[in-house]
Amino acid sequence: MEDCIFCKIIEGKLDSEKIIETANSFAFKDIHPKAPVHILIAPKRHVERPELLNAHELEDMFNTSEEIAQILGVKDDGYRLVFNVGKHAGQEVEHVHLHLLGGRVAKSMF
Ligand code: DGP
Repeated sequence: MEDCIFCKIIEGKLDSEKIIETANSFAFKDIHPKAPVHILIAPKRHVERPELLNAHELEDMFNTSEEIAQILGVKDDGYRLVFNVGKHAGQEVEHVHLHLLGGRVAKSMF
C-alpha cells in the first residue's frame, strides 16, 4: 500500500534494522524500543487487522518470532508477544505487526 510506512520498509524504500525476512514475514527492530529486545514482525502483505491474516501468514509470523527469540538470546528466559489492535490499544501503524519484547522481566499487564 502506497502510503504505509511498513510497506515501504518491507519493500526496502525506507531503512530499517532487519532481523529476518521469510516468504511471508519481515522482522525489524522497533524504532522506539520499549525493552532491550523489541522486534516487530509484520506480514509482507498489507493487512490491517490480525483476523484478516491467513493461516500461512499467522504460522510464519509465530515461527519467525520463535526463531528471532532464539537468535537474539531471549528464548530461554522468555519474552512477550503483543498485537495492538485499534485505538484503545494504542495502535499507531495500520499494518498488522507482532511486537516481540524481551531482555528483562516484564511488568504484569493485569
Ligand atoms: P503499534 O503501536 O502497535 O502500532 O506499534 C507501532 C510501532 O512501530 C511503534 O512501537 C514504533 C514503531 N515504528 C513506527 N514507525 C517506525 C519506523 O519508521 N521504523 C521502525 N523501525 N519502527 C517504527
